Amino acid sequence: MRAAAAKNLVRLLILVEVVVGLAGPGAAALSMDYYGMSCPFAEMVVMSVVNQAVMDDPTLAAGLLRLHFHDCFVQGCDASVLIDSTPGNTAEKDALANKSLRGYEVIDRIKQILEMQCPGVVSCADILALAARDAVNMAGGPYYGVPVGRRDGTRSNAADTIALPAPTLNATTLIQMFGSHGFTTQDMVALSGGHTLGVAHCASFKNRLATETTTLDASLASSLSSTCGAGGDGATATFDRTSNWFDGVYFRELQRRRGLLTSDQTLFESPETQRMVNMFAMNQAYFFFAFQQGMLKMGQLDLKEGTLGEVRTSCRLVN
Ligand code: HEM
Ligand SMILES: *[C@@H]1O[C@H](CO)[C@@H](O)[C@H](O)[C@H]1NC(C)=O
Ligand SMILES: CC(=O)N[C@H]1CO[C@H](CO)[C@@H](O)[C@@H]1O
Repeated sequence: MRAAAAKNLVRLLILVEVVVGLAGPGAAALSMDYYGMSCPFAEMVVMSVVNQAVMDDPTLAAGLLRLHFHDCFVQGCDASVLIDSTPGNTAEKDALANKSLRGYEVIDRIKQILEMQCPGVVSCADILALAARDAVNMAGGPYYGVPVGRRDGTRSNAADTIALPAPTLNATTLIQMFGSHGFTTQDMVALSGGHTLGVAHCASFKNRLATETTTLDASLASSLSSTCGAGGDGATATFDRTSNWFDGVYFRELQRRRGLLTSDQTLFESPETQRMVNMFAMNQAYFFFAFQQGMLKMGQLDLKEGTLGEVRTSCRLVN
């Protein structure tokens, strides 16, 4: 009698462990074949739309990568960055730090096709993660498997974008800020390498022109000064010479004091991170490896699990 009861207890405990282990809090909710049965062509749709969009406008690779970063750093990877403002709510995308985000129409196009193929199945947060991966790969960067199964959030508030790093931060503060999300210093430096793509506005880097003369290459300083003098805060400059190409040039520019933002150049100036800049500058394969590791971590920040969240029908609107 007792032995049987004990056996049942053991069975129950094993069952509880299995159930909790699979679905409980903290469990990895994502998997590679999450849509294998429910929407088998989801990844192919994302890839073909992204490839076409980036072929038509190569600068969109940068836009799509940055959307995923801003999504994940604010309230976790839950597509909150895609929600439109409403009369009663100013959404993340209308916060100052986000105003120059681009690529929303590409995500809309993907979502529209997927809603026809498998309605209500593929989350906008997963679309963002896959689109960022495909954009990087289209631009010549690494290709890595992206586990899926994220759920979309229902909150998007401009004030939450305070969680994004400011372009004036130094390496010590960046290490702390990324560290608080579970990133190593190497993850942070490699992820900053996302700036191998795209542009920044003068508003984001003009602080350097007057104050960082010793860590800013003189010829770059004069060309940036004339860009911003003529075009004001809305003028743009590329992060590196190959702004549509995902490569190690960003790090080699830092070595020549040709970083654009304070938060870029600080990675070479600080003894805590200079070694990694030099390594990535010398060995692009190692940069790609570290970048994809960082992206995998970033893509799993603060996920909504189980019954939390939803799968949005339109990425711009809460259901
Ligand atoms: C390390 C902290 C970071 C800071 C302080 C930062 C800041 C910025 C700023 C200020 C801009 C330019 C905005 C503008 O003036 O229009 C920018 C652009 C960009 N950021 Fe970051 N960023 C950081 C990390 C990242 C990460 C982790 C990624 C992705 C892995 C990323 C991807 C991009 C891309 C691709 C652009 C160019 C966007 C375009 O051309 O439309 N950034 N970032
Ligand atoms: C980095 O920035 C923080 C915050 O502004 C400041 O307290 C710290 O002294 C700075 N560190 C360096 C090495 O400049
Ligand atoms: C950090 C950042 O991207 N700032 C930009 C936000 O949008 C405003 C208005 O478009 C720009 O002036 C900022 O540079």
